[in-house]
Amino acid sequence: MKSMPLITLLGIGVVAVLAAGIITGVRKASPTELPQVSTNPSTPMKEFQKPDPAELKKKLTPEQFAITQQCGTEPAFRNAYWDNHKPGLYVDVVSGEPLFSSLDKFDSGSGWPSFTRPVAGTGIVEKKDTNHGMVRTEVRSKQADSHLGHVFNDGPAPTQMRYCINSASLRFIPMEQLATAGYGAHLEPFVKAGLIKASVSVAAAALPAPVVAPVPAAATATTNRETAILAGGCFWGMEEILRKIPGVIESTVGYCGGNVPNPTYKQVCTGLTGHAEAIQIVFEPTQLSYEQLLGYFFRMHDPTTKNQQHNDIGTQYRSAIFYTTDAQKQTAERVKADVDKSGRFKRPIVTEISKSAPFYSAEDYHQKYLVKNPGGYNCHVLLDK
Ligand code: MHO
Repeated sequence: MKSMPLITLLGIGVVAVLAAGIITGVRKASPTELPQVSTNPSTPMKEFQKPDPAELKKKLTPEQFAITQQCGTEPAFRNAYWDNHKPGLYVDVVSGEPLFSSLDKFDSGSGWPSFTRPVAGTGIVEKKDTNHGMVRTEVRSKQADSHLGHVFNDGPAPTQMRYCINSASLRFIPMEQLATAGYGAHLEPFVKAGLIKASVSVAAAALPAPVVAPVPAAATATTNRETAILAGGCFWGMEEILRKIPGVIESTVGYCGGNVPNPTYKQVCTGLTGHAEAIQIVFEPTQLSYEQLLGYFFRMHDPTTKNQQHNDIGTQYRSAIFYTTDAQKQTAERVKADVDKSGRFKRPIVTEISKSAPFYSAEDYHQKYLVKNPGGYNCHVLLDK
């Protein structure tokens, strides 16, 4: 298990500090640096004893009981986490044992939370399931023996697996609460992914809360994942096209490039905040290059109308590429120039190319809006090449 050295390190660190009686100041660390200590890295399920069914019935909701104890299935799209985009850890609702990470979550379109793999170190159990006239692979948690869902081999990279899980069998621990909730040992991958800044001193073990801060723009390129932020008018229709492109792992609609922190939709609608309605796209660069993604981008909106996309007028509807790396900047400039030269559009391309600014997720009802509201307002189509 990856986290073991961290725990060991912590133990040594804490002992050293206590022995010396020194309280040091909080040390600033870069986002990619590992936390040297977390507040409470103990894994709470070690001594887990499964309560008897009568006790479980009292502790769980009827739905949680039916799903985890009687192999039930909750309805697609009507469950807590199918569209949860927040970073954090999913643990067993009965035992609290860690099961899945948001870092492995992807939009499967199935209406259930879907992951490419269980979180490192978990002992998920797979069983053949021949119920309902199908042969499937059931997945169960190890400690609590909860029914979680099924695993299929039609998932995306890097594993090609799709763990299709019932939200009711899970409890979500947001990244910022991992340490205080006793899951400090699971912070490391989030730090490595650049999603939190670790700023922890050895003395922080005595503090009630971890010193971590979310990184507002997920402008990170990790080994298998790259992030792009694109704007091309109303984000409902843009997301509906973008999320289906092969190689796109996750999409989130939000606001980018303005000057008001944490804006609301209502504020952005005034056109006065400077934000563009944008989509943050996490993609698998070996399957879909940034250049290819931009190729799609220039086929799904009109990049020649300044501060306007069809009926929608205002700076919030401008065409913009918010690059997250220098390589993206160069690619964006080249692709924009190529499209301009190609004569595909009769007017010049006015797409803004700017350095990525904080990306603020839009309100939940805007996420996958056209999935939630089929036939809703849409002014985007993907044109042929
Ligand atoms: N014309 C549409 C735009 C929606 S988009 C999320 C509307 O006002 O509903 O800005």
